[in-house]
Amino acid sequence: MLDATPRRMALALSLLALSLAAPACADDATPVDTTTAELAISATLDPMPPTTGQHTLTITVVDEDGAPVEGATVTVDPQMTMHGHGSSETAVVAEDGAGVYTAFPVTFQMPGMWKVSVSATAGAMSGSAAIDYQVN
Ligand SMILES: [Cu+2]
Repeated sequence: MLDATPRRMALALSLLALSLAAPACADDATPVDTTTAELAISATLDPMPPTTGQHTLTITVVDEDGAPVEGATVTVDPQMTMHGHGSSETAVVAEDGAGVYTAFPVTFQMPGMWKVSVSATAGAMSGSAAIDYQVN
């Protein structure tokens, strides 16, 4: 029985090696995509320069390769951050196709600095932009 000790140690070592190797094997068997694909957002406001009232924001969403992204969920949130309030109206976003989305009405109910936050989500991809406008 004296020679059992080295065997047990060898067994313990091999079990340790297995447990150390196990996570790597599991990762190999079930790869998890941890890459975060970013969407790039650009937008143009009409009329420009902005005045108090309703505007149309035309938004273009492209993926990291610059390809238009269709079927994205796009939200638009105008905020007057210095005053701590948002818009008096909620912009409705319509998809025009070819990665172009139109938000209306983007309403600035008072003059001053406004920040329009635009976010887009498509599958695992997402992106956001914040655009500052001086409203007169
Ligand atoms: Cu205000």
